[in-house]
Amino acid sequence: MPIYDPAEVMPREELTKLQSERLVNTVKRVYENVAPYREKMDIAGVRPEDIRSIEDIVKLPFTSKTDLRDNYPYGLFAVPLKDVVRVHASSGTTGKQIVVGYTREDLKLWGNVMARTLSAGGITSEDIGQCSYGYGLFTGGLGGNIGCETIGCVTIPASTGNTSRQVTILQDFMPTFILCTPSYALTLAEYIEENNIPLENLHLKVGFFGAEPWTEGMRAAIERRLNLEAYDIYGLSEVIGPGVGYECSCHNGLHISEDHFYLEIVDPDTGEVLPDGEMGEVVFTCLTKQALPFIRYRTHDIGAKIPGDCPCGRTLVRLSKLAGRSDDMLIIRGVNVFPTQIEDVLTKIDGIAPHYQVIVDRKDNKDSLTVLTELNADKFTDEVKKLEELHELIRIRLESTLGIGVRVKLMAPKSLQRSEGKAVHVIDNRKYD
Ligand code: DLL
Repeated sequence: MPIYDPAEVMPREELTKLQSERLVNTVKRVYENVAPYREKMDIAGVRPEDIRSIEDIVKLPFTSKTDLRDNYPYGLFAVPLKDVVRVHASSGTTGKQIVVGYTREDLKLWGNVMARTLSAGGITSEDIGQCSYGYGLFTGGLGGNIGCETIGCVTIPASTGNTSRQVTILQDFMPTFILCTPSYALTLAEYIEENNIPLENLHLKVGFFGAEPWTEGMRAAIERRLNLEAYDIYGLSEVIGPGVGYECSCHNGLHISEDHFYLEIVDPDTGEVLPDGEMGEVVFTCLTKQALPFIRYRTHDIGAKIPGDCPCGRTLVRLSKLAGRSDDMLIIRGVNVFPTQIEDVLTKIDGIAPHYQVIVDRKDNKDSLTVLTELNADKFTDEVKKLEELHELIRIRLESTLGIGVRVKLMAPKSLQRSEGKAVHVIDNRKYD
């Protein structure tokens, strides 16, 4: 696959030099222009002159969502508002929404990293792209859009919802690729199957799926049911939006555009930087952003740097497929459980649709985990024995993977709620004081 930007294959030494220069400039700029950063650095006893190369990054204090909330809406911007041309916002699961800003240069950068993403999946100006991420304050829609326009392909800004209309567009406008959440890709596949639309009516070659954690099992299901090659795409509003990390055709980790976004993996408890290959919290520093250059931003996402070179020739570091967010991790009777572990088990069992819901309850101080999973329409049967066997198989596999007791409920086909954007898989009914 073609390389969109020479930075993707830059020799490591050169890249480190570039990162060092950029970090020195950014720290200086942030110290001078953003009062809350200056205070944080002063408290930590670090001066801009102490930062001479990328290795010095560990001297800098971390930032987090709390810093954004405390300085809501524009308090962390490093440029005057007259230079900001766009804002986006993300609500997250708790608290006030956070606001992020872009200068004209930042939008150009976003277009560049999104074009790298699409290009790594083989997209050129000859293609037609349907962007079915939500348009609006969420970065998915306009992020996908800017990537398509930068590549110069035809852009279809479909946004989310109205699945029947989306499927009409898929057939009539002949998009060769789609961008949407993996859970919405399944919703589209289901609609296509229910309406007996032959896959030959579609022209999709590839899809770029992200904005939520998803597993290899989910990838296999989407690829089969939509007859395309599925690429993972990663990003977060605080860093820029989609395009922070992207897969190449080797499908072995997300290449991080680390000439712009420096990646560290740290121990979530101590903040110590972890060696390559070890799972920990993903931390990013924006090396070139103008409006909102976050320094050592703790994402709460859990992943690892993949050691070694990628056969695709890109020298950019690879981040493993994400296990989820530390705040999505459930602690059940002392055991850590990620919803992706459950998805991984379910997607490997024949007869089960990849739709599921996880319910956690607490009674008499004891936690219990219930997993609702749907039967495939073609496997739906009245035969009690067959259903019991399937139920047992799911329970045993889940319990041996998670290491705790699990209650399984087999649900009728299409009974669980479908998603248009980010799927909500977990309902935690435990009361926290
Ligand atoms: O979800 C940006 C995005 C849009 C990425 C479209 C990819 C495609 P936020 O709403 O700020 O931004 O949410 C960011 O979503 O910290 C992760 O927890 C999660 N996330 C995003 N992409 C992936 C992925 C967008 N590929 C948060 N795998 C991040 C796992 C992902 N989690």
